[in-house]
Amino acid sequence: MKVYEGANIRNVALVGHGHAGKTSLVSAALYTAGATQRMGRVDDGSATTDYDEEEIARQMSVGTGIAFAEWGKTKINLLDTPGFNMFVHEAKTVLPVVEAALVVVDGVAGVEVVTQRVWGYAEEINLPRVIVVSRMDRDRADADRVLESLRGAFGRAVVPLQFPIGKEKSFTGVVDLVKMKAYTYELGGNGKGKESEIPADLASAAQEAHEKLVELVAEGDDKLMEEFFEKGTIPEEHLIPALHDAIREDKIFPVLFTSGLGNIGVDKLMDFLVDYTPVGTEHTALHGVASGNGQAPERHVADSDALSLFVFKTVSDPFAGRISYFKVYSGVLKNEASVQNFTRNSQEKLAHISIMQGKNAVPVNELHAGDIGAVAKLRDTLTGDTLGDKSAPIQYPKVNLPEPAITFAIEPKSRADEDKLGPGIHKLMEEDAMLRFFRDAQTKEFLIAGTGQQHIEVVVSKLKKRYHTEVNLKAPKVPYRETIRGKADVQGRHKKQTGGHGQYGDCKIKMEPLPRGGEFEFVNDIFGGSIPRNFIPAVEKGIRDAAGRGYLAGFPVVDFRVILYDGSYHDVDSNDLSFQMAGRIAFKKAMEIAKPTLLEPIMAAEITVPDEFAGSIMGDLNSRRGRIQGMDNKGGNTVVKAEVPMSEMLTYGVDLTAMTQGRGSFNMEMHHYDVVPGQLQEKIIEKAKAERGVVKEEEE
Ligand SMILES: Nc1nc2c(ncn2[C@@H]2O[C@H](COP(=O)(O)OP(=O)(O)OP(=O)(O)O)[C@@H](O)[C@H]2O)c(=O)[nH]1
Ligand SMILES: [Mg+2]
Repeated sequence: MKVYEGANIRNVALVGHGHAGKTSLVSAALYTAGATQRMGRVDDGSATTDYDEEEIARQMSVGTGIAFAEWGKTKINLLDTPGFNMFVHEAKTVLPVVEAALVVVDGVAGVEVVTQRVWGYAEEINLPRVIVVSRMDRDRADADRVLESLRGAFGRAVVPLQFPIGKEKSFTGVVDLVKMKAYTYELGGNGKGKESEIPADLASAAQEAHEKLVELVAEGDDKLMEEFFEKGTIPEEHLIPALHDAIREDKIFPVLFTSGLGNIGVDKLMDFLVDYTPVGTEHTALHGVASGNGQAPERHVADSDALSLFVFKTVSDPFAGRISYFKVYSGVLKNEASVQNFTRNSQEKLAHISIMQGKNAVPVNELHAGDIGAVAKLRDTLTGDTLGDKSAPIQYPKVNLPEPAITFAIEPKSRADEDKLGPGIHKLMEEDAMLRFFRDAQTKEFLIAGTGQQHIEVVVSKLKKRYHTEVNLKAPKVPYRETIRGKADVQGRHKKQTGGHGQYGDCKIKMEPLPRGGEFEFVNDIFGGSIPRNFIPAVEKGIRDAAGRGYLAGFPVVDFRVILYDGSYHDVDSNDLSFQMAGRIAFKKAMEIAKPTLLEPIMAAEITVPDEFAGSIMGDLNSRRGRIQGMDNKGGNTVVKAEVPMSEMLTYGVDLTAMTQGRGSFNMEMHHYDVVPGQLQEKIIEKAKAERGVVKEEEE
């Protein structure tokens, strides 16, 4: 394998809506560059970057696949991310390690929900964006309409650098508006375009577009502007670097046209990436996270700087073990290097470094600053860690991801499954940043949380195939809580006289509600030692324990204040336990009086559906006791924001799919707790009591 240095490496991530053609485009690029002998296809499971069992079964990307095309003197690293909304966080996690996002858009649909989402991710980090309109050979593909939707969504900086030649099935190539040449292809051929003059019917439009482009590039650059006015154009050798800079500075979002499946325009796309996308070594300094003393260390993407790598992805392979994907941000990584993991303060040996061609590791001896590689069997390195030269510590920032949107209770099917479940899920969590596994302290259930129904289905399927663990999923129990709406002033007295030592504790408390989210407050208002100071924490503990067990139906009591203001004690019989008992008794008495009530979690949901479903979605939300907070229209889609009780949303993913023929998507997160309406309280209390059995406690 040839050694590539930073200036001859391009890193790009293909991002975009599901089905836009990203994976197919990568397959076409690899075939055209001679990396594969046959062109891989998503539909028969042979695409290089959709190699995982789950991806082949579902014919869609689930994780980021990485491949490289050697194109002339340059190596192009292609990071193929999933576009399905439940896996699109993968795009967010890899964008920081590339120098440009290839935003792939379907030639029929134009801008879609996820297109906007990934655009936002790129915008947040000022990442250059190149728009590739693919699947241009499909019926009803329409360049003008797609350009219009792109400009509508992303503004005037969206500028075509090509014109498509021919429409739909007779899409045969592109006009290059910089070089002012035409390139035509054989549909499904070897991907090498034939250069010719621009077809007569496109000539004048192309000339006009070329001039507009030149003007736009010259804008703001006095020297170019002068040249432009003098000559009426700018020569290619000046235009290319100026366009390169405009793209790097996010002044222009260029648009290209392709067919991945038909392998049309893909060679030009690679030429374009080489000429126009920024190179890692062009970057100004990269900043690490500030350490304790407030200093943020810096590195340059340069071989001469101290070695630093950032791990952006982990795969748990049941056979090969853990594979870590990383970017070399600075320095040169040699095979067999021992490096420091700065995040975990440990040492790792990087034996057998390689670059990935889909699932295949291609061994390399060294990787230079700006390149992307992989290594197996690191001991404790996980996604988000920074490694490097021990004498030059740095930590690059981790990517912030949203909280999971959906939670299921998970139960092993058999005893054997029970033993394998924890280890299996923990392995999967290493490779999946959006997966959570925990035990609900309140309901005691094992819970698994993720981005949506399909995400959890993938996890269950991996558990079965990789770790031979079978599970059942159930809707989780809703974590209700209890609180009070009134006040109380009571006495709790615990007294026992049994033979030798007796027990004596006595307290007087006031109880009052706190605002939502106020949890619990304990105020010690004892004057004059009616309860000795050392027993006061015992009273508080007794109350906390009792509140944790609930009053109405066994849910924790929250958002209340207790003021301990009086009590009494006995010189011999008083002890910690007696005052704890007194606290518990007082709590119960107070709850009887203080108008206890149930609280339920309310979710903030954001639902995106094609406009025609907006009405029925809102009606449905009403029937789920939802409160609509707002509505927004985005390119044919309606985004509805609503607050809805969690108990009404437990199967929303499935329901939404059914209501919208799979065209809707949603996100939700915990928002706040609110009082459960009266008529529902009874039912919930009955049910909870039946499930738990009421906790009986002895009194006095
Ligand atoms: N006609 C036509 N079909 C295409 C083209 N590119 C991809 N397809 C088909 O469109 C479907 C989706 O293509 P993919 O390459 O998997 O799309 P993707 O963007 O990777 O999708 P996700 O991984 O789900 O985000 C597959 O059935 C492809 O065969 C194209 O240029 N023309
Ligand atoms: Mg894909």
